[in-house]
Amino acid sequence: MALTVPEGYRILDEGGLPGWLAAIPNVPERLGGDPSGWRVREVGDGNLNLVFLVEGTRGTVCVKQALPYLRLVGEGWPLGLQRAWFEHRHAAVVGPHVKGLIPEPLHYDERLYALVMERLSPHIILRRGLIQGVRYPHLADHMATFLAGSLFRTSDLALPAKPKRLLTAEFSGNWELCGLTEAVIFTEPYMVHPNNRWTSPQLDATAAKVRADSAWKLAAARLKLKFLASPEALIHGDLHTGSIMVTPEDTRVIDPEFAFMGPMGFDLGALLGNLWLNYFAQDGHATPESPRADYQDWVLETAEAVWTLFRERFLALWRGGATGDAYPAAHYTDAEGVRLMEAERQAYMDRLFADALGFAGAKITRRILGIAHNIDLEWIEDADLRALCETRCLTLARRLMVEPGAFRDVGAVSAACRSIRASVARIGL
Ligand code: ADP
Ligand code: SR1
Ligand code: MG
Repeated sequence: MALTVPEGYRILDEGGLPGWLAAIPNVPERLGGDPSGWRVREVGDGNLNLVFLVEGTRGTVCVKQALPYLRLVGEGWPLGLQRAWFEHRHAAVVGPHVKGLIPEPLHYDERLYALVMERLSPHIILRRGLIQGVRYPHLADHMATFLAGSLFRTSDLALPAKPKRLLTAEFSGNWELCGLTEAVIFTEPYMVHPNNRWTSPQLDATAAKVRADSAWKLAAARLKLKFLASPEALIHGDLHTGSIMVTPEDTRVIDPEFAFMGPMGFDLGALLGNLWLNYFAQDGHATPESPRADYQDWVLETAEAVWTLFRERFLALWRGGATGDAYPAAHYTDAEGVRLMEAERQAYMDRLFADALGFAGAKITRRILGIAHNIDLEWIEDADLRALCETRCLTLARRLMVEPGAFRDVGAVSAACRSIRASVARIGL
């Protein structure tokens, strides 16, 4: 089937890239030297797009281009190009609120659906660092700042109704990527679907059990409704550990192509869920030379710190800068109003925590039973050991989704992780 693309669009390649980059304001100066000498490498390891790194004599840039199909599957799964525009717009809207935590945007090409941005180096993808057992002492601090800044500042707590509604209207245009999430995260893993796969035959019975588990499916559907119908803030929309690049000192969030006005808990849950999944996967990467028990504690402590610091920072922003149309400040000036408003804020955060847990569970489940898996688990060669780690992940995921209210705080999730790891010794739910 021939793919139809807009006039002027062409797929960039390593040979053609220098000629195109040479005409973009400021980029040739940033790279330095003659374009014929620029070194270009395609390094995309994601599921959707092309990513090139370009090196000149003075500096480097990164170029990301949307392909008219899903890279993971190929041309048989056509996909609109607009996602590049939403990635560009997310950086523009959120950038001022999360200074230093995203790559510097340099250029957007409307015809080629391509972004030019700062090339991050020597950063690596967080997921890869976690698999190697590397500690990132500032990760929780940086990610709490990113989450609090991006979510609070684009919510009704900070924005007046008109700009908030205009953002909601604009990002509703990203319906195609939202639809992908709705299908591959909230729907397909809970039914027989040709996109699904899992560690087989070890988890065949488990996958069937999930498909027959009405309470689990209902929880997934409830979360799907929240995803569909909660334009709370401009969310990244795909904030797993493959969308964060790190050094031990620096943290940058990349790849916001799934951005839309959605439930804040979806971003929080993506990060927390991927950390908890990594906790269980560590048992598949431990060796006598590289034992992982201490590291597993660090992963859990990091997840705890992400939530705790996020909660503190979001509340601080709210107390100091409630410039949005929600909760008119004039209504809460006397002592009783101030007290009630603070109780309201705490209740809001508790509700957000429960949302985050539910979404974390959904994010874990899809990585084990759905179409797109994680290298944390995929790189465990011994299929029995992998299936055991996956069973533990699914045990936690079900609890997070079906009874999020049973976790009084984030420490209770760490305790559940440790208890599941200690008690689940057989493959299968
Ligand atoms: P996709 O949307 O297809 O998943 P990503 O945005 O996740 O693509 O990028 C794919 C890979 O390209 C990342 O895993 C990372 O290795 C590399 N990459 C992306 N952005 C940058 C950047 N700004 N600097 C350096 N490498 C990057
Ligand atoms: C076909 S699903 C591809 C997945 O890759 C992206 O990173 C998103 O997580 C999406 O669900
Ligand atoms: Mg992506």
